[in-house]
Amino acid sequence: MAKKTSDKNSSPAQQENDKTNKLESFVADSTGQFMTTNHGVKINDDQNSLKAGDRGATLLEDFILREKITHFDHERIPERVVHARGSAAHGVFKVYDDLSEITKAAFLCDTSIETPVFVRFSTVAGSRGSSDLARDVRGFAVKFYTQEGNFDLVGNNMPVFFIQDAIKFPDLIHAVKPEPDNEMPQAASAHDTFWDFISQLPESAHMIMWAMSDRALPRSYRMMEGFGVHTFRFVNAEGVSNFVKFHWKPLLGVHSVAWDEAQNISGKDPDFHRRDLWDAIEAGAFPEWELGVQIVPEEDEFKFEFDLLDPTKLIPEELVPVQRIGKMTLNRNPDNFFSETEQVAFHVGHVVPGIDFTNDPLLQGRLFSYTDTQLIRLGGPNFHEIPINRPVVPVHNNQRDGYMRQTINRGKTSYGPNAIAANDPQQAKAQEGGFVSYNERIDAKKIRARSRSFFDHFSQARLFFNSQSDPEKNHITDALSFELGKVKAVEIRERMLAVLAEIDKNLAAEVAYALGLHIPKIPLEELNNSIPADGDRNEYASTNPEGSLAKSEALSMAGTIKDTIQTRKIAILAADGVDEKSLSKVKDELIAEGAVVHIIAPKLGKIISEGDVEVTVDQSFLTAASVLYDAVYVPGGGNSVATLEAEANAVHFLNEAFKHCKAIAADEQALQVLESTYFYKKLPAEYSKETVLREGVLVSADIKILASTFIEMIGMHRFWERENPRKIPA
Ligand code: HDE
Repeated sequence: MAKKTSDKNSSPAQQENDKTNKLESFVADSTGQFMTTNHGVKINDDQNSLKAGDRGATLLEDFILREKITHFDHERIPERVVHARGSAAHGVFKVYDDLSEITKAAFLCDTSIETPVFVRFSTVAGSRGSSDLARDVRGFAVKFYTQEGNFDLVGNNMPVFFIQDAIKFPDLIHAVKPEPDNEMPQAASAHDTFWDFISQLPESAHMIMWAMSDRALPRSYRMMEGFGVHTFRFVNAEGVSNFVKFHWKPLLGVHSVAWDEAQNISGKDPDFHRRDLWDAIEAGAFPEWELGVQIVPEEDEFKFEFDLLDPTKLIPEELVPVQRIGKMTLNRNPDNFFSETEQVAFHVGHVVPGIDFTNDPLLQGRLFSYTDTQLIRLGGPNFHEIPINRPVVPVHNNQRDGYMRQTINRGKTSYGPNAIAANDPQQAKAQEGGFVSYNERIDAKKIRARSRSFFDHFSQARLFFNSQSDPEKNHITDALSFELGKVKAVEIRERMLAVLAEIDKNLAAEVAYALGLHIPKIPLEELNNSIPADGDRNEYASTNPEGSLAKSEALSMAGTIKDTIQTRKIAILAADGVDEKSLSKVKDELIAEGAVVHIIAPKLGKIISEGDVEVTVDQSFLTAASVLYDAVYVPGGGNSVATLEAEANAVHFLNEAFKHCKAIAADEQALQVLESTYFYKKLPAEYSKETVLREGVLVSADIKILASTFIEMIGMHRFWERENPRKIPA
């Protein structure tokens, strides 16, 4: 149903540049077609191989069998060395205002242009078949098919990175991937090699705080922020450059699941994020993000306490506000996972005129890596000809040949200068749209070292931790206790405790308690192996004081958007004898607000209500689980209530939903179902809207009030505050 949405109402010129239209000529639809071989011959029988008689051997002559099996044998390509597990969608981007004052990138200067995009979200460490819910960074890679060529914004859902120099990337990835002797654990950082490496890499301190936070457990790809991480440049037509940091702000807010929940989802539905993205788009609930930019004028380059070129630092939004410059809407699922999601090739070096690089040493290394990796993964230098990777504008150059070349270049010349073809294809001047690199002055000695301005590793780690709400802080403590608890070598755990003590003494003490260890006294010089021999690491910070914030609200998810229940999944627990009105009224209100509602019963098929109305069941307790839902409602109806009260799976469903801090509502007639849970008796006795909105549990006889309060509760996402004081076994 969501096919070709990007075509709607677009002008012929727009359609010409529409990636969906461009892909159309490559689409194969077998509806009503005869089956053929790859050389186009109609096949009469592709289910029986050609044999010498009924019971005879298969003949080598059988080109149909040979072709089918050979193609199958070669179906797999290497998975991405990182970000192997991912899913993607098509969409469009539109800028709000003409930004030509700061960038000449055409797609950011014309509010009438709708730029097609293809976006791939991913985890980093796991293999292609691993769970979506691993504790991990998420990739957020956007390919803009602009009218000046492709611009790839290859970012993550966290604004900083583990390392400051690309040369360490293979070490980082070798450390986090499953250990080489036994290939364990899959898609997890909770093991010795990762923490061995990290505990000796103090520059990772800030990123580790992010990776141990709930940001590593998104509720949905649709509810994640995205970040370009590095500082880039915007350059305008006059050649004036400003530094820019890119952000994606999800219109559904930034939300996460609980770690225990994540682990359960990994078993119940390892495709949870993939399915969520797919289902939302199929249902027409198109995910949206605003593109944000933080702009720093060239003359302010040295104004901050940190170095803009250091990818382990962010610019606090309180210092440089994020300006929202446009909106991206994902409106079409891919037709074919392999051809599109798997074969898409992003490259941080794909920029268009008006967008340029800085000397961030991580970015510089990435500029090499992305083409290199596609050469092996996609099998040769012509991967730009794969339909999903083709720009919407024509490609003309003197590159030729190579495996799987598809372009049939006419003419004699494949070199320049040439007189034979009057120097075609021509080079474009800047005024003609030619890409001209920013004229940055560089006057330097060749060195293999890091700038002193990169040596403060703990201030922003501390800023991040201090900016979290109490529940968020608790989750970081628990995550570190879990991860280090899985580490076998005590010396690694201890070294990491010493690093944590540099960030926050309390945090280190709590993790040390969970590990049954003391925080060792390791001198900072020994922990921070990047400090120069003279120990002077603060020179830069002390002369560049801006940026010393105690707290940055924007770093916490606590204040995120909490006023929508769009696409939230709500479970209604019911059985025969349910009060159909109590069920339908709440269900209808939830659906009207854009939620997805499933009726879950002891068995599939239909249930018969108190008044003999048939109600279709969506899931049974066998196929559903509370971890796959955001909230639960229990309607009234004597028999239904009695069945649910006695149904262990229903009671477990509620207990688990409570444990994971979700909104729970019940018709007063169904109170006894709640009374059979662990949590109900732990709730405060006094009853008011305030307690309901604090505890996230609501029982009411007034279905109208119940529905509206329940909607408010679901919008709040989770009731993290109740987590610690009301621990329950579930
Ligand atoms: Fe990547 N990264 N990366 N990376 N990266 C890849 O390219 C690399 C880094 C990111 O959905 C690879 O096509 C190096 C930062 C995303 O297809 C590879 C360094 C950020 C994706 C590669 C980094 C990213 C990749 C593997 C350190 C956030 C998935 C397959 C210098 C800003 C794109 C591929 C997709 C993929 C190299 C660090 C984001 C090997 C050398 C920092 C979202 O080329």
